[in-house]
Amino acid sequence: MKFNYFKIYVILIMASACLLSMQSCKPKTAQAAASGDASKSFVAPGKYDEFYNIVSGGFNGQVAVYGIPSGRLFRIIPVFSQSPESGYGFSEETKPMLNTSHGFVPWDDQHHIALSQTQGEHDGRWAFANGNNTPRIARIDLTTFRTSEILEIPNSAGNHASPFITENSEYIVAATRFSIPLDDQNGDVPINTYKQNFKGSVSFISVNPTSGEMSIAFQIRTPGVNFDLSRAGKGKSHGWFFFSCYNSEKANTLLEQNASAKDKDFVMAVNWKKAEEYLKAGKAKKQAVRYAHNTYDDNTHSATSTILTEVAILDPADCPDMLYLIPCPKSPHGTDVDPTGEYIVASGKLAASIPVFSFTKLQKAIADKAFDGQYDGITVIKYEAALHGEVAKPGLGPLHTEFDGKGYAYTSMFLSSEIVKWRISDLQVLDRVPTYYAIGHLSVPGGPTAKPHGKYMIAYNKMTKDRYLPTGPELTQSAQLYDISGEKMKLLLDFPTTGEPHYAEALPAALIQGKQRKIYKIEENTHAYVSKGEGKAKVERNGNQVHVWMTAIRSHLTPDNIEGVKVGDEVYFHITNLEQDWDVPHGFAIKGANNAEILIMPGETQSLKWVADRTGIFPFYCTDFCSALHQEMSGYLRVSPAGSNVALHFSTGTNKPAVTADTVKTTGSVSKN
Ligand code: RUQ
Ligand code: CUA
Repeated sequence: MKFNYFKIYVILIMASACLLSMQSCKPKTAQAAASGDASKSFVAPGKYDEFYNIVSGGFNGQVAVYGIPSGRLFRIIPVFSQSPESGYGFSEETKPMLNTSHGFVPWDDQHHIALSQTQGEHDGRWAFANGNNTPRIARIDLTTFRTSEILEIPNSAGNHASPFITENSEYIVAATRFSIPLDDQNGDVPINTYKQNFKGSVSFISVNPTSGEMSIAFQIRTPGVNFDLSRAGKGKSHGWFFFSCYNSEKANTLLEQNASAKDKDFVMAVNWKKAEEYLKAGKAKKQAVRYAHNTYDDNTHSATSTILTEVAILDPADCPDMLYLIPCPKSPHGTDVDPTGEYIVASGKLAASIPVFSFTKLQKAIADKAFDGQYDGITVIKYEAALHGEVAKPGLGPLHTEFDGKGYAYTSMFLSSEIVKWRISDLQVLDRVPTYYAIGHLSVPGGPTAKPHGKYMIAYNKMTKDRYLPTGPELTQSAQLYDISGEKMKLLLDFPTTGEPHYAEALPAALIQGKQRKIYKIEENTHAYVSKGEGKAKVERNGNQVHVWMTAIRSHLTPDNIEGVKVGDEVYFHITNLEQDWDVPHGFAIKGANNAEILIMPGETQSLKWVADRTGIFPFYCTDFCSALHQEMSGYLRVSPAGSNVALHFSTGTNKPAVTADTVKTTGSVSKN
């Protein structure tokens, strides 16, 4: 009996502990907030959304595009991961996009988006996206919604504090999450020599104002902390960049305890105009490194990968007044700059309050030398001297802050699963609204710019238990749309997302909707294997390589009968889509292909490699339902034994009998109609 009472007691304790932990994670007002106002997010059939929402894909390595306010998914843009849907990273032309100093890396972990800006506002030209794992930054062209460029970042491991952008897209930055021995040092050191051997770096990547092309202008060597997030100054603070960092303890094991020991970590303020002066004055040292720079050309429809071997490094020891550290409680995550550029909000995920720093006060503190010693040779500003004030009792686990341009700030609270609205001027908390659940990032259209649109806010949640029909062990990821036009925030809509969403930016549809590329002009196609017309279709052998110049137009492939391929041959199908109408892609797939299909846009050429591994007949076909006769858009490839005397031969519509090598070397025929 005694034992049973004990058992019940234990169960009761466990139940109440469970309840407590649930309450700390699920909002109490779930019932009240669970009714969305559908009319405000409803976009009638045939009508367009007001905003494009460009959303990070997290561990799927891609970027997704949704409409706001409807939450409709428009496109998944392949960026760092191969995509069997388009053939990105599978086709011969796009493989170089995923080249790195580590070789071909067909995956990454994509967290943050930065849209290009002119005078502090979105200009609708490019979206930048980071790859966390093998440090990279990608540039997406917003006229094609395709990845145009990928730049690898040397001296980095975990490109998390990236990409963030200055108000005229002068620079995007990349700061390393993991400090490591720098690339030109012997990295084969005991891990417990972290404090001596591990260093951080932040990269300033310049963006060509016309082409958008990225290049690393300089890197700054930093103490061996972990950088988390970043924002550029704007308006009065233009010329500065702010980075949050944690692990000022420089722990290298059990970070969950050892990197949380100190009360305060730092926000690192970088005077990048100063850094530019030092660079001009020749203060940078050249360092030998290896990193890939990959670009895609819209005329050759091909990517090129170049390995670069040098980077310019500024050492803070040689560059006084370039870096300052502002103490910040406690393991800060987001650091966000308000639309005026005056206030810098740092969210310490373990802190009980949100410190808001003032740029004016920071400048005064520097002028007055209101310093609090040094950390690794870098001047530390007195906390109070730079502080505008603290938002008291905002909630639990503050992560990120966005702004509406009307003087209000919105901070996501991971642990208490809510968004808190507060006023920047007096730091008063004005409203709080639950999220479902465990919000990470949040986004207001234009929120990180000087002119936010301040109408909607989107929450990107880490957990969605009980919001959607379950789908096995893994439940869908989720975003939520809120109306922030009034005093109180109102939940309007839940919508599932792909991958795990981190940051996102939204911009007015009008900025890019009219600029969409509809076709690639066939006369501008300079691909090495283009066939500009069916008469140009052909098949040629070069050793054990067979090249097929193939065309696609509704509703046939030319050639569609190919013979003379032998076991062991590498066959390259170079397909040119001859269409010149918007939204008429053709696809190509062949039985046994161990890579993917490819989708070829109007006027474009793409190539698929296929190895003949056995004799037989291999059908190929168009994978995109392009016309009423799409199912007829197909052909056959015959594979003969190695050493057989079947001659290379191709035809379309003529049905010529098979020939042998004795009679002809290479023949082809294409019917005239
Ligand atoms: S992070 S949930 Cu990878 Cu942007 Cu804050
Ligand atoms: Cu072309 Cu289906």
